Amino acid sequence: MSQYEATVLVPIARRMEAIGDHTGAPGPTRFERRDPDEGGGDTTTPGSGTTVLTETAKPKLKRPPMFKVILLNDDYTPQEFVVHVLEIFFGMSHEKARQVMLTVHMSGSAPVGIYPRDIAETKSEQVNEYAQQNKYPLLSTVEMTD
Ligand code: TYC
Repeated sequence: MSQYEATVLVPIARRMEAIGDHTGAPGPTRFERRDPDEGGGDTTTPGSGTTVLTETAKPKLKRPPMFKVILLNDDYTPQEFVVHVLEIFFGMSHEKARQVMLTVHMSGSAPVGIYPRDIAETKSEQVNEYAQQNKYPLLSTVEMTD
C-alpha cells in the first residue's frame, strides 16, 4: 500500500457516493482507486497496482404509490348485489360489506380498497365487467391516494 491510501482513497469514495446509484437497484456499490504512482495505466488487470473496494449499498426500496378503488352509487343496482361484490372482490365480511354498501348508497361514493396501481385497476375493471355481465350499472373508478 502506498502512503497515498488515506489522502487519495477517501475523496474518490466520497465523490462516488455523491454521484450515487439512482437506479434504486440493490447491490454492492463498486469503488475503484488507481494508485497515484501508476500514471494513466490499466485499472483492471490484477497486479497492476489497482485497488478495488466493494461496499454493500443499502437497498433503496421505495414503497409503491397506492391507489384507491372507489365505488359509485346508482339507483338501479340491488343492494344485495353490491354487498356480494364487496365480499368477493374486496374480501369483506357480510357485515362489513353491508356497512360499506350503505355508505356508498348514502354518500354517492366511497373507497372500498387501496392497492398498488395495477391491482387497483384490475379490481376496478373486474367489478365493472361483473356488473355489466349481470346487467347492472354499478361502476367503480381508481384514484391516486393523496
Ligand atoms: N342505490 C342502490 C339501491 O338503492 C344501491 C347501491 C349501493 C348501488 C351502492 C350502488 O355502489 C352502490 N338499490
